[in-house]
Amino acid sequence: MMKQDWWKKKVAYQIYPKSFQDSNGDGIGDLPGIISRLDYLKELGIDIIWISPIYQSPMVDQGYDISDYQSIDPCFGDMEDMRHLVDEVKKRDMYLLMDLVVNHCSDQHPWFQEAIRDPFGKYGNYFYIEKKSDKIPNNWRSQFGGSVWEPLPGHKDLYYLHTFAKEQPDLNWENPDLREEIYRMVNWWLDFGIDGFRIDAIMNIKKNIAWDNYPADRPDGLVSVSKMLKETTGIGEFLGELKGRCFEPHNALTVGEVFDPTGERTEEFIGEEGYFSTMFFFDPIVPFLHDGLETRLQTFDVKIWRDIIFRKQKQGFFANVIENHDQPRGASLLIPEGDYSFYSVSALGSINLLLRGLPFLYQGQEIGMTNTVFSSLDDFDDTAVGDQYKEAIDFGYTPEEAFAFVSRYGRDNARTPVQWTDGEQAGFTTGIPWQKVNPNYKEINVEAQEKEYGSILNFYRRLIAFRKSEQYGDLFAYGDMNAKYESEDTIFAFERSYNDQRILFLCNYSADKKKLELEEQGNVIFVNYPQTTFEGNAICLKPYEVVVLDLS
Ligand code: ISL
Ligand code: CA
Repeated sequence: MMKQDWWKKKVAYQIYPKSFQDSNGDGIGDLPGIISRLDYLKELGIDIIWISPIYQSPMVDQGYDISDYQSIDPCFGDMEDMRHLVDEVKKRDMYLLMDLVVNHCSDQHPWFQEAIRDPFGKYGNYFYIEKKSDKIPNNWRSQFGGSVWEPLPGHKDLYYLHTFAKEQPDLNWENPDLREEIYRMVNWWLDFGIDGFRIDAIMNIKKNIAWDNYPADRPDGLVSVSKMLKETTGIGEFLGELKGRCFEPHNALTVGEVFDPTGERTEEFIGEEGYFSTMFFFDPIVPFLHDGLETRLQTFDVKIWRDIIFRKQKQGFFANVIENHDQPRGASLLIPEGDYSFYSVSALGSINLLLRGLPFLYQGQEIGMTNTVFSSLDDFDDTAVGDQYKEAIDFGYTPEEAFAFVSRYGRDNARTPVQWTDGEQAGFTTGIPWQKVNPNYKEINVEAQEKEYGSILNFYRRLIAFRKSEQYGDLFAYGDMNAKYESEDTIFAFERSYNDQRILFLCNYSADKKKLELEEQGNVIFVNYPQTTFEGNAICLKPYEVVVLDLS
């Protein structure tokens, strides 16, 4: 029987703070803005809020480059606002997770500034600083393009390592002093009153410090640093220590950003004795992104997507996502073009919420926000887009194709302001938003959906209430999951069972009608269409229809 941790019955929501709600007209979302929307989130049924980084930062990578871990960036507010936020969240019986970014910091962090001043002193050893040699710089390509090695300012013969942007120097986890510093900081925040962390890019902390080259994978002669990360072992020592020193004593809820397509690490990472409470289940969105460019432009295939999900459902209790701040909008990635509608969006939401695992919504998902439109490369703000474009060109795409590619997959798609109203700047700010509002805000916005009984927003409220209901809450949280009707290519169906309770989730994930002979009959307990049609032992499913039957 699965362990019944408190958080397994909850629903989580990711806030990307710069784009959530501005309160002072500077065009940047902030903590008072978040506080003003807590009632909205509570009413939606959200229990756990994860906020992407709000620490002091030069914002080269939108806050994932931290220059002071123990202060709030002025664009978001100050420590008093943070205190207020924590209190207001608790008051509503909700929980708060911060983003723990400890693979790297900012080049503006005093540690790095000190390392520049004295590369061989205490702080030099907080980073990976190496002498130029026949090995250094090696041929690893950073996640955002170019060499992972950058000359240390003012030192001709020294290089430092960065697996992301050059303004994000990697922290040297091999150094026990650095680890102590991190643990102190993590415990400080947990003592402050937050409930846990989403843990950023954590697979990057263990490097092959022999600095070996790997075969090049692009015309630039470099190889993605993820190749090295995949082949390097020993990360468990760091993660076990982090858990023991920080997470365990505070009983913190931790969600790892772990990429593990083979599933080999599930037990070690999130089993009974795992390093984290849970980790994101990225496979359903990332294979479309990380399997090489050819597969990225393939049209969406429900069977491939469904089978990827089913393969891992049994292995662990993952954090289920259809989108986040690094990926396209789920409604644009996982719904074929032209099929976007209330029905398809509600079907996708139902799958996200009713599978086994801890569901995370990403801000705006609950109103069906979509990818935005870009007119030129200048429209992008994200530091990652330059290399995404270059990779597409290297691959042989024309400039037009490469632009279409980054427009579809660019991270800025998810970073447009939340569409609250159909008024000026979608009600996000009274000023000029740091990112352009998606032009579809007149049709897609919270205010309009509040008023409309049959809106996506009201569907999500009903869906979350169903997932957490007195009657079915335990079943969805702790129940088993078994795939059903797998030979039907467009049917996404599974059974959930707990003690003597059993339900069947049925979804016709397609724009065509589908008649399905049922092995068993049951009572209809949840739908996304006003009417359900049976014919003898068969159910006649309309496009993107969801029906949940109680079989017990
Ligand atoms: O963004 C990606 C693909 O579009 C990923 O490869 C991403 O770089 C990876 O998931 C790590 O992401 C995390 O750390 C990055 C930060 O830019 C991302 O926003 C964050 O989610 C560096 O801190
Ligand atoms: Ca603001």
